[in-house]
Amino acid sequence: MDIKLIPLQTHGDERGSLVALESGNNIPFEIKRVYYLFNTGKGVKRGFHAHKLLKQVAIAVRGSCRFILDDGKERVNLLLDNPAQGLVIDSYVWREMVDFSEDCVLMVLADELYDESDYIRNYDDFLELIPGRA
Ligand code: T46
Repeated sequence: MDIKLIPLQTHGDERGSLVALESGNNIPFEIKRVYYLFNTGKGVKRGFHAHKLLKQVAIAVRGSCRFILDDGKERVNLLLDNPAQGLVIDSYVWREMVDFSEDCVLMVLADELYDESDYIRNYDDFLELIPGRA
């Protein structure tokens, strides 16, 4: 499975670090929504769904968490722990998020507004709905 990690240029000086996110520049879509996850308790697992259309970029702006991404053929397990790295999550990719560090702040940029009808929350349905699946 092709995992796309975007290196985000860090502007650093003696005052600290700054990362800029720009639609169509380092973020490969027009950003319509931003949300972030924080205060995630120990042992919590989130996600467990795919999207039909939504494309997103996830950035662990603080701390770390582990993503399990599954395209129906392959599962990839990836630690997100770098605020200068964006993980692209395309449509029809099942995602699970686990192992949140206590201080984790996971920011997600999305190319659409929130729409519950875009979620596939059942894994068997996800396998059935993958486009081009024989
Ligand atoms: C995803 C992963 C990475 C809203 O009202 N607006 C929003 O924009 C979002 C994202 C969620 N919500 C509500 C819906 C639920 O009542 O917030 C609640 C928690 O959402 P959910 O259980 O879907 O959260 P996660 O962490 O399982 O998944 C989220 C995103 O929903 C999802 O698109 O890819 O983070």
